[in-house]
Amino acid sequence: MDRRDGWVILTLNRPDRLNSFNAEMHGRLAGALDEVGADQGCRAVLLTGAGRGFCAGQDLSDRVGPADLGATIDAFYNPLVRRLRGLRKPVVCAVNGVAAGAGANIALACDIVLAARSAKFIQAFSKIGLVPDSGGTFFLPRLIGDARARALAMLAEPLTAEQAEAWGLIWKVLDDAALRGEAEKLTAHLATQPTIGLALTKEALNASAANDLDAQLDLERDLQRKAGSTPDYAEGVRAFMEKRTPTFTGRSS
Ligand code: T3D
Repeated sequence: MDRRDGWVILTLNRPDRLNSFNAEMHGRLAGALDEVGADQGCRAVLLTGAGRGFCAGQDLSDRVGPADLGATIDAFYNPLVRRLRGLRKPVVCAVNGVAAGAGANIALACDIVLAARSAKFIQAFSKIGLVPDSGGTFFLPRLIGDARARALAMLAEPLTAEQAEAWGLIWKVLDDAALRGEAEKLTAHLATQPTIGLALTKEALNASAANDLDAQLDLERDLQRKAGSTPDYAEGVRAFMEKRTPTFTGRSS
């Protein structure tokens, strides 16, 4: 974990295997996310990969013999997606190279996804007889529609970063040389914003897929009540009235 001023960089770091996941890397990432979640001073997270790839999903060299994949998903991948979505601070993902299998869907579980122009997103699962996991069958149809989701999932064709941006799968594609700097700038900016308001926004968006309009309107009311009681809201209004830049603390009192 690379600590910066109010935010951190988490780097998937097994570059000789394109940062594919083994149990140890899962454990380290889970530990880092828990630490970040408990640290009030950390107000944003940047997730990226070391070397030429972002993440190639499960390390298949650990899967040569029989394995209960339901158990490994229960133990590792589902908790990771839940940690990312449940973290009460924004998570930026800088997809620095290929994102395949669970690696692609873990990127999509982050809040704001940037990608290097050379990066590719591959739902590699069907090539080895598996089902898209780590939320792939949830995120894909919602982000890009059923037709594109089905073709990507069944064909496992690489999707370029530019196409991913054009389809609305990710926020932005950037030139390779610019990705890291822009991702750091964005994360540093988010770390100065009203952290509780952003956490409540994340909660509302996370819930929206399962709610009807009435339920979502009620949820927005409840979350807005909480947001409206934060010092950052008071500061935001004061700063607006005084025509100055607000100074947000991200604190509840
Ligand atoms: O198992 C469970 O618990 C259930 C959960 C499953 C989740 C999943 O993610 S299943 C899907 C697993 N991932 C894949 O199927 C992707 C496999 N990798 C690839 O298809 C390709 O490597 C890429 C398209 C990602 C990149 O291709 P390319 O040509 O840029 O690189 P490469 O030469 O294939 O890979 C570079 C090295 O990384 C290579 O090792 P070497 O030959 O230099 O020693 C390659 O074997 C290794 N590597 C890449 N991906 C994986 C991997 N090693 C182990 N596991 C990998 N997933």
